[in-house]
Amino acid sequence: MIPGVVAFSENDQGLTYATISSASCNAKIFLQGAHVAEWCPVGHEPVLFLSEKSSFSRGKAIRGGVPIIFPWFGPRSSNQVSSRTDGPSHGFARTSEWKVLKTAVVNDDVCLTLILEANDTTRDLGYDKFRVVYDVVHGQKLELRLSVENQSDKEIYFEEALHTYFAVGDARRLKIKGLADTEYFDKTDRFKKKRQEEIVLSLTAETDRPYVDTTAAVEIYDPVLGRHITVEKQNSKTTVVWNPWSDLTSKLADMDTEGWLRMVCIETANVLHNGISLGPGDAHTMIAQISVEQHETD
Ligand code: TA6
Repeated sequence: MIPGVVAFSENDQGLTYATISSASCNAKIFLQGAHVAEWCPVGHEPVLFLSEKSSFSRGKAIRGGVPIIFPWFGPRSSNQVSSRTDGPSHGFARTSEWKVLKTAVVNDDVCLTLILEANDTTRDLGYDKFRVVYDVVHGQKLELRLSVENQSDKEIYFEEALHTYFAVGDARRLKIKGLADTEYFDKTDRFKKKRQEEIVLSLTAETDRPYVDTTAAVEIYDPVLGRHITVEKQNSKTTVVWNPWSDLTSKLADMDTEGWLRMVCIETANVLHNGISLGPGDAHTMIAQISVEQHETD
């Protein structure tokens, strides 16, 4: 608790969250999943999409904001360390209770550090002796630093993603730059490997694409809200682009039928062959830096 800047509360479903209000931004982060649910830099509209129909209850992933996907992406699949395929889609991190290690104010930035360590649930799923440290810097920019530490005496393997939902004016009118000439797997076309030839990606249908072996920043040009959002990253080789479009959205209980129009996920990740293996005592930090700039609307 930092009076007037960071306040901890509990919602009516018993979830604890921190409300952040500073000279640079307002934000909200739930301890379940260390889930940044809202971030609104001063002078801008909210940058993150949050579904009005999302659950905010124990054990249910929040629909929107920045879900932390760890230690596998999508359905669990076997890898060089384990042949197991059981466990929740997108791993256990986003529905686990994280602990607050520290809160700090640096100039107008509000920094929270949260940690997730092995527990009965993770051990039952084969993950023991690890620690994930998540540093979130809430300011005019949003900086997310996900550090995984291998505290065991053998190799661990994991996938990870900061599954960020961005708020947009109309998903059909976006121009997404930064993925030209980049290979991706098309999950809407039997995971076929393809290469994006166009300089600019426009969304015209359900889009579900892990772009691999790319370290490029991505820009989302939004002519309706008159702004562009930049997602820079470090130590991430995968960028996932997802929009469920109308049909799939109609099957999602926690999304309004029109919700797909107002969001796009640009996910900073290491998945598929970009997954990470860590030797005993090693650590890996993936970083996403999100910023927004207004320009005149079309
Ligand atoms: O990142 C895209 C994706 O893997 C899609 O395939 C879709 O499943 C999305 O994540 C959302 O997953 P969720 O489990 O949050 O509904």
